[in-house]
Amino acid sequence: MSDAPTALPRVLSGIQPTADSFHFGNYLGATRQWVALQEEFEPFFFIADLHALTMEHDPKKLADRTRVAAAQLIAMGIDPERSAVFAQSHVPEHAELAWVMSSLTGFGEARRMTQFKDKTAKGGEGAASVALFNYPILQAADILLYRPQYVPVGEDQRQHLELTRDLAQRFNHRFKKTFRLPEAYILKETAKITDLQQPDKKMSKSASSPGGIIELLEDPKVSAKKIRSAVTDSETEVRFDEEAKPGVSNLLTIYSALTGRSIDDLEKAYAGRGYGDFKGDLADVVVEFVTPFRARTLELLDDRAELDAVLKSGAGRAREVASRTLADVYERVGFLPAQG
Ligand code: ATP
Ligand code: LTN
Repeated sequence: MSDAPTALPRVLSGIQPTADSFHFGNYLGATRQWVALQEEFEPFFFIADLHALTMEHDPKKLADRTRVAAAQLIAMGIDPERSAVFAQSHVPEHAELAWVMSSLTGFGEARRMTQFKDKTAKGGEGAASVALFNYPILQAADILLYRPQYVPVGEDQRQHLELTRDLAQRFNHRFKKTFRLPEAYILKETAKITDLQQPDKKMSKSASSPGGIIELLEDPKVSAKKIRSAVTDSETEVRFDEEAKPGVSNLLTIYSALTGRSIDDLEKAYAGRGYGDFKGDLADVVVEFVTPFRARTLELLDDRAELDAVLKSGAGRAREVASRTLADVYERVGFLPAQG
């Protein structure tokens, strides 16, 4: 590996610009860990706009959503001086390495990905794009280019991380040791935030109903109302039990993550008080969190030139690393060196 031995280990992750706002699942499951990890690692965080093409998309919205995603990351605490924040499409090495990795991926192996199965369940495989099929291969390339130690994501991405490790191992074995085997960094407590209306399903921008998802940029009054109307159960006891009480458990998870109070402590504090008080207090906690976040994001969006400069500088830093890895790969698979 060509990295200097004194260099900090790297952390890398990505998020798709497929909605007008991130939601609480994205934040608590993934991006909050990005913020925490940037201190002790060399951090690379990107907006996965190439991945956004795997489902039908609106080209008029994509560029704006990419900027909004970058603004939200910064508003949440990603420091662009420390972290390389960039758009995936600005670093062409991602698509280039994906092609090479696709040559090492079995058709059956790609077809077994549960996300592919889920996303084609409704319309059938025939209606899906080849890009959707290739999605995890591109994700593997995203990761392997930077040789990171950790990839902070939610539980739903575990299988893609396993595929990434398999492909890295296969390449290292078939050619020469080139890639570091990355580890998924998944925080158990918040790995799967669930839908407020269907607490057995994950909160998701594509599958949740408006009442089931809390978007970080929606009107905080709306978020408060959604918390107060979250589905619970016919008991009255605030107790963490994912099997028997998935709705209450999810609210406890959110409450604990936002305040730093333990679940135990919260259970005690609400003993004998019923769901009304509990939800009302959580609604206040949520409003307190999203109000300044939203204001900061809107402020950052007011200065587009500055955001674009952050993305440009991030892409420059990313390319320095990505181009070195890709050059190693091209040499090892036997490509004739490009002239000049
Ligand atoms: P989609 O519904 O289209 O699959 P999504 O809502 O899952 O989208 P992504 O952009 O795919 O959002 O996810 C970005 C990051 O947020 C990933 O690391 C993912 O694992 C994490 N994440 C998404 N939803 C949740 C959730 N409900 N709980 C925990 N983590 C989540
Ligand atoms: N598939 C991820 C987004 C993503 C990603 C990555 C995450 C694309 N490339 C590389 C980590 C590392 C998702 O959140 N749905």
